[in-house]
Amino acid sequence: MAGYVVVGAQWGDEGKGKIVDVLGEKADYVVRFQGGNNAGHTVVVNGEKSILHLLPSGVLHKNAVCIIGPGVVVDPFVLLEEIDVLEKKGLPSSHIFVSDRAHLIMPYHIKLDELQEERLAGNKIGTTKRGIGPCYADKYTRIGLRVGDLIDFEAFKRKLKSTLSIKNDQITKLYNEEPFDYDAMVAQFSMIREKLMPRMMDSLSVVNEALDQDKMVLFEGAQAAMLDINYGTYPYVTSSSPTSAGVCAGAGVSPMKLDKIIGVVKAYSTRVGEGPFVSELLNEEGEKLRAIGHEYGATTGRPRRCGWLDLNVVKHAARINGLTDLVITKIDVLSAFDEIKVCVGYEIDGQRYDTIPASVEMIAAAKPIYEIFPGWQSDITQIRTFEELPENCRAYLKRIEEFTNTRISLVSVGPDRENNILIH
Ligand code: 2SA
Ligand code: GDP
Ligand code: MG
Repeated sequence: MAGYVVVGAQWGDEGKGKIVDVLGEKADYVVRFQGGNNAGHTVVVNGEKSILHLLPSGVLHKNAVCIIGPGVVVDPFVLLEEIDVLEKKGLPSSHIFVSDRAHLIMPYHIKLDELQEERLAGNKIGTTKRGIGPCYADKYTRIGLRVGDLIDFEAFKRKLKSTLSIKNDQITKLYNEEPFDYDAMVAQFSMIREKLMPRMMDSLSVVNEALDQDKMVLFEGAQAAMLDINYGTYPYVTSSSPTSAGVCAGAGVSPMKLDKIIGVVKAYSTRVGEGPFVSELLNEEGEKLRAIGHEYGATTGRPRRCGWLDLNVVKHAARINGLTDLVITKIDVLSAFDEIKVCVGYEIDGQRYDTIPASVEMIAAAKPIYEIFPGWQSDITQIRTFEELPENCRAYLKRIEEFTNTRISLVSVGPDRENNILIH
């Protein structure tokens, strides 16, 4: 049995896509279990960059079966477009499947995401406007439509009619906007149905049987711990659980089947969207991190907010996920700094906190408590063993392990598949 989980340990964009691609070489299955096309996972192979939104990052390895699992919300237009792009590059797509239990992001979800953000104005979440929140909301109020609903198209049409009348009421009466046309939507989804049917799968049986047969199944998280609906900086979070618990709920596997839970940690911090960020750098150092790290949203192109590594956050992620391993990425970006700070706790109203408070106002009021490390100021992108890393870089990594009480099993020193230091 080999269930491997890769999750983000900060606010997303830690480099999960790259790590899933690296581990994907040996994987038999790569499974997405939450989120949707709000994700932007970058994979670089021989200098060529691919950004994946819905497709699992193992998709470039044709031997791995890639599954969009039950807990994912699927925009079918985006899925078909991504498959199309892959095929136009001459890459195979016959190994891509979607769970019949996954929910469909409908055009009205995207519209409602935009309208709610506009209405919230100064209190907006800073969503990716991909319809994620409204789709999960319908799922939980039980008026959602699932991929498998497309099989019996007459039943799909009945369900759509009923849900669309509620959605159109919101759109017209609450927001004063034009309603969506039922017949036009039926025609669109009739086309979607034709293209999606061959890729529909009962992933529950497939994934559990694979685990029972000792196949390697890689569960790919999107977003990250601090964006978790329960344990992130609510309400500035996404609408799913991007944690190991989310794997169980979103892929339908027992926690007993998860062997390794790998938390991906960027060597500094970034966040896109609104919400508190204790170690944020609103100065030249933050701009330097953004410029050298190319910190722009992989889905929306938004500039990412940048700051020093926050180990209080990583410790929180280690706890809620039960991390067995850490992967540290983008440490090469820190080569440009002569002094590096790491946040090891918060000071709120004169009191020290070693945990993440539930109150978003308290986190917003927190001052970072820093430890300062000397930099190493040398190019480390070609280094392939831990021992060859500069001493100051090793000390930085050792402190992360010590603070989080979790071993580092891989250090990424560049965006390409090849830029890795494997630690046994
Ligand atoms: P949503 O759209 O409802 O999930 O937004 C809610 C919050 O979750 C954040 N979020 C993300 N944060 C980092 N990266 C994400 N993916 C893209 C990327 C983001 C982009 O890889 O760069 O391109 O802007 C992602 N997806 C959701 C979001 O910013 C909100 O704070
Ligand atoms: P994800 O959402 O967690 O998959 O991360 P993104 O793909 O959104 O953002 C990570 C960015 O950092 C991408 O542009 C990657 O190509 C890049 N990247 C990943 N690992 C490294 C690394 O070790 N060093 C550098 N310089 N870039 C990296
Ligand atoms: Mg990303």
